[in-house]
Amino acid sequence: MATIFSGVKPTGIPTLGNYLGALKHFVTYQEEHDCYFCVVNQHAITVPQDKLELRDNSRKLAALYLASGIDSDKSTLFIQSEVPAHTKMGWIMQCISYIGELERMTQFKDKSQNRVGVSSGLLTYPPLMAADILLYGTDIVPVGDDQKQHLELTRDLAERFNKQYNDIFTIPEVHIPKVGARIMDLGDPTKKMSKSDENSSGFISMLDDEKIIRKKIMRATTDSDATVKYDKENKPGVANLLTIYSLCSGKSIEQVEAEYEGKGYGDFKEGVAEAVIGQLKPIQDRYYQLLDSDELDDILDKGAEKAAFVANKMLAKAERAMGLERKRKKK
Ligand code: ATP
Ligand code: LTN
Repeated sequence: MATIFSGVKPTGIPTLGNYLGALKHFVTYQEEHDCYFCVVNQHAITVPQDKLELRDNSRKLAALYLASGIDSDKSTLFIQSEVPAHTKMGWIMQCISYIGELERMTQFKDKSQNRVGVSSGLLTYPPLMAADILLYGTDIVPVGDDQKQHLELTRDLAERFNKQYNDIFTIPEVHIPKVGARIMDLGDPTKKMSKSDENSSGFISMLDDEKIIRKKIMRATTDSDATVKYDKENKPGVANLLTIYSLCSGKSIEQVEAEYEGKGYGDFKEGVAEAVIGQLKPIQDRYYQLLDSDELDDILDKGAEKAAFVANKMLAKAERAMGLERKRKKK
């Protein structure tokens, strides 16, 4: 049975991009694999967060994992900061990372651009992510397209450690969905949809109500060509909406193109909005029930306990391999 690990940051309510690129796929792994899904709140604090919002968003994100279909009987769901082994292993990973390779990470370059007071945590975020993954002997990491580079670094760090100290880490593989790995912003379809974007009209939050979803989609950027055709280069807005429609409805892109042949963007956008609402509404209903329940906290308590049990064993191995354990004097 392969081990799966993935994480989402509680930097806001997850978007439709997070759902289609990540959460939706997580569910498909849990039938046959040993799955760990994490609310990576220590990654969120690499940029400033409001403490109450961060606290609430972490619990909300956990509820959204479950509402999306993560089953706590099959998967381990937990909050990163509740399992201290992550930061301990994160430090080990930092010590075997080179500053140069961290400075080359595109997410670091993007997020540090135009920001005053860039935290050192933003630079050392990828070694913490490597720690998250390696602690569980992870075989597969399902993520969106933007995380490919971080996964390559994780593999490099695991190989480096195995060679320098002891062969203890599994080298993880990345799984990126063929369609939907990069859902684009509705207003600017050349940039990825992101939940921490200041302009909320560019993303659909998983908790947006029907009216807002319709409004955002009706206002989405398209082009003056008025044909519903998948052409990522020349028609990025329409291509993005086609991807969203296809993933939310289960129809292929070709089927949707045929359905809207000869029809205008107004009709097409209404169809997209209905498909998105159809996908998100049942999740939202389950979410509101869960958020109010003790069940959610019980699941997170149990999840942290199970994760810590597994993670502490790997941490002990890594510490031993580096000489960080104490050899008692023989009596
Ligand atoms: P932020 O906006 O705060 O940087 P984010 O949404 O980009 O956050 P995460 O919350 O950590 O980042 O993302 C969780 C998962 O969702 C990751 O696997 C990531 O690759 C995926 N993901 C994020 N944005 C998109 C997107 N626009 N399309 C598809 N997948 C995405
Ligand atoms: N870096 C990821 C979030 C993340 C993650 C992980 C994903 C942190 N640790 C471990 C997969 C596995 C992001 O920004 N989307």
